[in-house]
Amino acid sequence: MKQYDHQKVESKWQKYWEESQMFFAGKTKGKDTKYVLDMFSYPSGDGLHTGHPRSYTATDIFARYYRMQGFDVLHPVGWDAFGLPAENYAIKKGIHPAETTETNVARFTEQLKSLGYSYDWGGEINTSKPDYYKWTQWLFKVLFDNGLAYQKEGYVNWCPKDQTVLANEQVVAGCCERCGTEIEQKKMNQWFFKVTEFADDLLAGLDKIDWPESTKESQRNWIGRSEGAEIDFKISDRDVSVTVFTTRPDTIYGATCLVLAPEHEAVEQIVSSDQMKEVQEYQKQAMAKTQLDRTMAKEKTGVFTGAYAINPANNEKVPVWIADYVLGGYGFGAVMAVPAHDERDFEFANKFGLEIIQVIEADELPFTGKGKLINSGSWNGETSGDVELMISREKVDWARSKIQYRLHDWSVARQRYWGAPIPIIYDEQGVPHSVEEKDLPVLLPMDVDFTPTGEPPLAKSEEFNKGVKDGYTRSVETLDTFVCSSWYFLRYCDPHNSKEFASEKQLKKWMPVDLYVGGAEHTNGHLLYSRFITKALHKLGYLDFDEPFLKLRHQGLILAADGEKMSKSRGNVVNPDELIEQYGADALRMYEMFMGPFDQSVAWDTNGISGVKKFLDRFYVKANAMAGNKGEVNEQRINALVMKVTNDIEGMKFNTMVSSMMEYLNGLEDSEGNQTIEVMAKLISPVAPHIAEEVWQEVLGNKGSIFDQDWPSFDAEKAKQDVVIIAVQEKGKLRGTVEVPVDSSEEVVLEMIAKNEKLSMLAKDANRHIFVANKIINFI
Ligand code: ANZ
Repeated sequence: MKQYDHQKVESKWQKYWEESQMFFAGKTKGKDTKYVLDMFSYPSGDGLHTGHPRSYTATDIFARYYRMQGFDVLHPVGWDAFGLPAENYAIKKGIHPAETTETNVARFTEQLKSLGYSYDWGGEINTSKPDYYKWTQWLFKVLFDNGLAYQKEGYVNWCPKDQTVLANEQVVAGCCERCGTEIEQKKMNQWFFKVTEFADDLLAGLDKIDWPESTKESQRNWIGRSEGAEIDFKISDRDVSVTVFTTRPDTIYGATCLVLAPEHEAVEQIVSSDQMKEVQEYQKQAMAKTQLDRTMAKEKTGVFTGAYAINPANNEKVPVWIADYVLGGYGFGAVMAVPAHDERDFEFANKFGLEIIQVIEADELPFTGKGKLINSGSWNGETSGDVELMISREKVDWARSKIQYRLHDWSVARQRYWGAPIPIIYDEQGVPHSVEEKDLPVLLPMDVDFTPTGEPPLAKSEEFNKGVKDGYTRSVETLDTFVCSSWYFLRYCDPHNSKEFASEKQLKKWMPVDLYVGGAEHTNGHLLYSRFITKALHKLGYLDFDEPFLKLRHQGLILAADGEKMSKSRGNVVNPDELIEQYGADALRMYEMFMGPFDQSVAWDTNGISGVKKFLDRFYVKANAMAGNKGEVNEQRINALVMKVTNDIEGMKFNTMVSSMMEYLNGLEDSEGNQTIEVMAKLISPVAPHIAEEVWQEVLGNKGSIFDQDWPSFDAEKAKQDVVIIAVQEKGKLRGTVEVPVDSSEEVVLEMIAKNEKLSMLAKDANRHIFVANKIINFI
């Protein structure tokens, strides 16, 4: 008996696929296209972990399946190669990030190839290479030239350990996403992309894409659209007015205090001299706190400014306080406090003895619902909704309807080294100008001292600052790596283009992406940024579509055998290289698809992979045994299998796809024709491509790759089981069964029963019966 030698077989076909370049996009036979995309890897020093093959196998299944259906498939590969970890590693070990990146990319490449993925290696991209980041810089330039990138003085998230600014999306629970250090707020002149300009488009677009509902909901919350009003409060005896955002303008008669965020710019102008010291002290304390501490604090704190404001609805004087529960970064950084109808304001008022005026009918305070207005001057008797209508129709002159978003503009500059330099030069007045397209890329010099000092490393590089027009200076900051990854799917369409980021023709051919698979942790970062960039380029006329990813799915995590997250420190990591060596790439791929529903987390089980390996070995033995058989084929079973596997791929039910193939093989008669092996090889080929190719070419003796074959078709009629067993009951008790053709009518079933010696009496004795087609007949 021939043994299946996975190591020899797998490397043979990997070489064959690579040399024939058969998975290069734009070369295959089909006319229609499919674009199947993985979230590209960050080439970390740890190499591939067992989680990677879960999503990468899923997309590979689709790429190969679509290809066999005659589509021209783009299934690209590349590297998200800039970023802090390489730079931090360089600082620790003294190895240049370019060097570590190269080593890691080589390792990842080898590992991905050893898994037999059908990537288009001819179109490989690397975001840290000048031919890529030239276009990242071009993107920045286009946004800047069109007013969608701008510089503004403001508070930004500062990581004191990594010595850089972070985007809101990179701050998790008040800490740096990368190193866990608590974030500080620092006032800086910063670059932003105007994501907020697209807030409504970003919301509306969610309705037309096939993404997990929870992911869409999370983006909706992140964008955080609130309808309400903005209201100006004049400060008494000062020439200052403060605007607040409120979702409850109907409660204005109950606004008994104006509360500003400690960092509100009006504080300086309004604070009275006797309150000055206390206010400054409080401001200092508040700025040392994280946003999270401020919102989660158990006790409200605050300080009176000594100033009063005029409530525009009733001209009453109300005190102006500062309190850190009011956030500087939301709305106008100021609220009209309505203690009777807002819980935070209620707590605040109780703690500091502020006036509480009820203005909505209710039994208990605080009452945060809507309802009938009281104590509200001419509004008494109105209801909340009517008031909002009055405001939206501009019937009052002190409020304007306003839509507020939680979403902020994206802060994109980093004060670090390993990234794409911002293509900006400053003139003598400090006014920024974008670098001309002909002067792109602005090259990142290699010889730079990148020890973090808080000052961008590029500031110290003579080489970098050379060659700028007289009187001009270069921006020495680099771009957030999420800028590099916010458009890479466009570059994949035309990776070697030296004239444009991608040609119109290639974009038209491939975009939008048909299937995108990757982790759910990217929901409010990468996935939102990519949608923004697409919408911006669409608006500027560079793209004729405005959503990048039509269908998105997330893979579930692979946990360690103990159900915990795999981590080096826990020592529970399984290494994919060893698994490939011992069980083979096909077994690893197939096992990861078989583990459980694709979108759910599952624990690793070594017995599971060895079970899959045994199945593959058995398939090989059976294929050899049956090769050349001319026997009959069980039409029903094979049609049912093709139908099941096809539908399971389409529905990403990979676990049942695998189990149905296992069941099929178990029930396969050796006497059947080898046509069943041929079909099985095709069905198994997306998930276990090596063994499929081996069986197709070597065992069955076919010429050419199995991946140039058509995907098997099925006849749903023939797939139906031709007979079914009907349970025959008497008053709900089973008395026997009859076998009838599928979908037989009541009459046919009764006829069969009449012919049955044991059961015919039941029918005669019963008054009536209940019949359920293909299932039961119950005599009562
Ligand atoms: C008065 C009021 C009365 C409010 C009432 C609520 C209930 P969302 O839904 O999240 O948009 N607010 C406004 N700016 C704020 C800031 N910078 N920091 C903290 N809170 C702020 O919430 C809008 C409400 O949050 C606004 O409506 C305001 O309080 C508060 F019975 O205004 B409200």
